[in-house]
Amino acid sequence: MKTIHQLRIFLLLSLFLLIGNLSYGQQTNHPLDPLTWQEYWTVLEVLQETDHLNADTRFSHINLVQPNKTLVWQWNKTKEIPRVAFAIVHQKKKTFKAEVNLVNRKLETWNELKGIQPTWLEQEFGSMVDKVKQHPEFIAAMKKRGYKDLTFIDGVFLPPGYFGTEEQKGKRIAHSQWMDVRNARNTWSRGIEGLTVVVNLDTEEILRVVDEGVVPIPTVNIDFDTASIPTVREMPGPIFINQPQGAGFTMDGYTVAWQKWKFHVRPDHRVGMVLSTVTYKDGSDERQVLYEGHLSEIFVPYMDPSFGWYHRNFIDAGEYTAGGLTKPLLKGLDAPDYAHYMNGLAIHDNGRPKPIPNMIAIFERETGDPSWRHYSNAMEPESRVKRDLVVRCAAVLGNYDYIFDWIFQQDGSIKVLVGATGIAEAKASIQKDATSPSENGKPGDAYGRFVDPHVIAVNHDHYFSFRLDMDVDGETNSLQLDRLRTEILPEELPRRSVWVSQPMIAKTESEAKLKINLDKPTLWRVVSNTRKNHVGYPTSYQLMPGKTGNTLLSEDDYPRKRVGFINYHLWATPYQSNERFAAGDFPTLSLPGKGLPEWTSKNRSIENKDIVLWYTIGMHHMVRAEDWPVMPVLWHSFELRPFDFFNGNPALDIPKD
Ligand SMILES: [Cu+2]
Repeated sequence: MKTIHQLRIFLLLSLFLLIGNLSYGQQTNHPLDPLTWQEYWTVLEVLQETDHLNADTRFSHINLVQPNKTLVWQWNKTKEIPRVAFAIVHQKKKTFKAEVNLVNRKLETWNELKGIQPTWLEQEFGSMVDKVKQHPEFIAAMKKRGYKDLTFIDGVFLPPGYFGTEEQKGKRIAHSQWMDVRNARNTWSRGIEGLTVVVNLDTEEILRVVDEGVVPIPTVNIDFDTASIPTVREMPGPIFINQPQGAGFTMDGYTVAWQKWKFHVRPDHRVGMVLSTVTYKDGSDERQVLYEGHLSEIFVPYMDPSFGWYHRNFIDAGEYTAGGLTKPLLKGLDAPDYAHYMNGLAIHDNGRPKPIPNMIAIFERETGDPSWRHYSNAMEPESRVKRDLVVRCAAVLGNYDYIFDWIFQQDGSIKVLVGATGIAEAKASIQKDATSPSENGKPGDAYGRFVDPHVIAVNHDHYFSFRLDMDVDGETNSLQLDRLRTEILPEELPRRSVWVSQPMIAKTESEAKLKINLDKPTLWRVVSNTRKNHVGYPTSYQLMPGKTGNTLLSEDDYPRKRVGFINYHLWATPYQSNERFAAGDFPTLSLPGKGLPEWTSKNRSIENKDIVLWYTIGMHHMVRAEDWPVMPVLWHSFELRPFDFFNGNPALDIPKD
C-alpha cells in the first residue's frame, strides 16, 4: 500500500491540446470578446477628438455594448464582428453615457444621464482624507482619542447607502471610516470606532463630524501571514496533480471547448466574468443551453444600528467596481498550477486600461468522486470517474473575498458556486468579551459576536444575484413550475397519501417571483417550446437551488427597498439586452425600487418567450471564532441540471478506464 507522501495523482488525458495564451486581449475573434487594450484607447481617442475630454473627466465604466443576440448565436468566422463600446463619463456633477463605434472610430451617442449617481471612483475613496484631517472638529475628536498626530491614520470614504434624507437627496454624500494602521499588516481590527465624517464629494464640503464616543482601539494582533503563525503544521508530503499530456480543453480566443461543452468566457470589469453561448454537443447536434450567465449584483447589509454602521449596506458589484471587481488569482494557491490563467483588463479612473493578470482560471479536476455507479452481484459492478471543468475568478471588496466557480460537468449540468472568505468586518468594543456586563442596557454582542478581546464581528448578510439568460434548445422557452403537492387517497386504500406533480407555466413576471418553500416544493424548469425528448416531454433545464436565505429586513427598510432582488429567490423576465444588473445600472446612492422590481412591475408575459432567470443566494452571517482572523471558504451554490433534455444519462459514455 502506498503511503500518503508517495501518492501521485495524475490526470491522464487522451488529447494533447494547445491552449492559446491570451495576453490582455489583443485580438478580437468573437463578437463577445472583451474590449482590447487598443479598443479602450479608441474610446479615449474618439472622445478626445470630439472634445468630450477635459481635466475633470473620469470614467467608471468602459465596456462592450452587447451585440445583437441573434447575430451572436448565428455568428461564424466568415462574418464581420460589430464592435461598439460604451463609456460612463463623470464630469463634476454631470454624468454622460457615450457609445463609440470601434470599427469606424465614430462617436455614436453622447447623452447626459440624469437622476443617478455614477459608480464610485477609485479616487473618491481617499479624496477628502487630507481635508478632513485639518478640520477642527475632527482634530478635536481625535485628540479625545489620544491622537495629536494623524500621520498614520488612514481614512476611506464610502457611499452611505440612501435613506431619503434632505442631506442626501441628489447629492454625492460619503461617510468615512478611519483606521490606525501602525505596526499591523492586517488592519481590520484597528478601526477608530464611533467617529464618522459626512462629506459632499461634489462640493468637497465637510457636512458633519459625528462622534458617538471614544472606544479604545483593540491591541490584538490578527496577522495571518506565514511569518505571523507561531507554528505551521506538519504536512505529510505533497500530492501532485498534473496533466502530463496537456490540458483536456481547447481555447480559441475566449471560446472554450471541453468534451461536449463549448462556451465563451470573458473577463468583465463589473461582474468578474461572463459566460456566454453555452452549448452541449449531443451526437452531431450542438444544442443551446445558456446564452449568458454571470453574477449580476452583490448586497451586504450590516446589522448594527449605530451611526458608524447602519449605513454599511454595500451594493458591492454596482457601487464598488472601481479598479475592477475581481483581483488576480494566486497561481498554484487559488487554483492549480496547471490551470490556464486568463488575463483581463479593468480601467483606471482616467479611462486607461489597467491589466489584471490571472483574472480567470480554467482547469480540469478529478475530486475522487464517481459520476455514477451501480454495484450488483448479478452483473459486472459499474462506476465511472467524474471529471469537471472549473472556471474560476475571485472578487475582493475591501475586507471580503468571494470566489466564483462555474463547474461544467459531464452529465450535462453546470454548478455555480460562490465561496465567501476573507476578513469579517469588525468593530472595537468597550466590553472585553462575552462575560462582560452590559453597557447602557445592551450586551456587547447585541449586534455581533466577540471574536477577540474588545473585537466584535458585526452580524451581516451576503446576497448574490445571478443572471441566467437560458436558451434551452433555442430562444423560445417558458418557465414551468412543477409543484409537488399531497394527494389524499381513497379511504379503501391502506396508504392515505402520496405526492403528485402539478405542472404550471408561469405566464407573467409576477407568477415567477418565487421563494423556496420546503413545505410546498416546486421544481423550476426552463422548458423548450420547440423540442421534445424521446418520450414526448419538452426538453428543459432545471434551476436547482442550494442553501440560501430570506431577508429579515423589514419591508420599509431603505436598504431592502433599494435592493429588491433579495425579496425572492427566483425572478424571470423577458429578455431585454439592457436589463443586466438586478439592483439597477447605478446603485450608488440609488433610490428605491431599481432593477428587478422596476422592470417586473410591468408584469410582462414570459410564456413562449426568450426568458432570463435571476437567482438569489442569501446567507446570514453570524460570525464564529473560526471565521477569525480570516474565514475558511464558505460555499453556497445552485445548479443548472438537464431535465428531459437528453434521452437518458448523458454520462453513460464516460470510459471505464
Ligand atoms: Cu460574512
